[in-house]
Amino acid sequence: KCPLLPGQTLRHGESVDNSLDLWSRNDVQTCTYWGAPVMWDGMFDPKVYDSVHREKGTSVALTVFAVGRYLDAYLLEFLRSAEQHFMPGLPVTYYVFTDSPERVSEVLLGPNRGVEVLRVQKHHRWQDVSMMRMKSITETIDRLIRHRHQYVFCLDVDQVFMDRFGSEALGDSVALLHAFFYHRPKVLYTYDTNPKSAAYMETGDFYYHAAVFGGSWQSVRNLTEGCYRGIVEDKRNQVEALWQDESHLNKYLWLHKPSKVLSPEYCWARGIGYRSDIQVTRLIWAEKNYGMLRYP
Ligand code: 2GW
Ligand code: MN
Repeated sequence: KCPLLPGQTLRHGESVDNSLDLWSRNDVQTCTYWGAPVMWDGMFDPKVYDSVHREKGTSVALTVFAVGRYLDAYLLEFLRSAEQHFMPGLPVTYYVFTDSPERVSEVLLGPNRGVEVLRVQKHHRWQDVSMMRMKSITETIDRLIRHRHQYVFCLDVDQVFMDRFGSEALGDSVALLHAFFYHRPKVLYTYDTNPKSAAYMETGDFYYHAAVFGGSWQSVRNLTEGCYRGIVEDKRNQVEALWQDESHLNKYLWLHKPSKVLSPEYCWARGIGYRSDIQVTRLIWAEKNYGMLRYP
């Protein structure tokens, strides 16, 4: 269990989500300095989390974008695998954002699971496809999600669920450790380095991966709106952050600490190879052909 250090107090408005964690691990960092748990296999009993959330009637929204070629390349496998492993036993609605709703094929869904297909425009630049997600998510939380779900997760589509990604991942504000960086020294983190960008930062806590973030709809809305503001400010100043929305996400999460951090089990890249601390891979990056997908 993630203990607060003696004398440590949380800053105003910050809380952590560790009340249900039972065990620890001695080979990995299981707690941030502000008291948030870092979720690793072996720290929790899935049954405890599931029964608490079933009792509370927790319902989860998952947003995913499949614009242009990414629809045929990734969406079906993403949804099929999510039905096997994402929040098993809980009500889930997938909010699929695409430029061609008519091409979204049917997926066989479990009970209390649904798909809502929403039309978005296809931005000319891929950087805008990625960044404008922040705006669409904010709008959709306001219009639909806040009336239907307590929690929302926002994921890249180019990934496949391989194992449980369950209710232990729910919390007020949830961020993911980027698989490439969790073992690396901070000097190698790829934060934005241009002082003209709103995402500029010289130091931080971790390097978070924008492929997975989530939390209560209120917290996610604050995050997506905050990041979008930074993106708009950058456009006005004619700059673009090094890693687009991921840079803005890192800046936001440095200023607003997450209450729960997910280990790279929750988004692993096979190419990294064997790591003794990774005992389960819950979600993995799909194979990607950048040449074909980015420069058609
Ligand atoms: C994106 C880049 C190049 C060509 C196409 C696209 C593209 C992205 C697209 O044509 N259609 C589409 O729906 N997308 C959505 O944006 C899709 O959901 C995809 O997963 C997401 C992010 O793009 P992706 O996955 O190609 O970017 P990654 O894997 O290099 O992601 C990291 O960096 C991005 C910023 O550059 C984002 O922050 C992303 O969240 C990060 O994981
Ligand atoms: Mn991706």
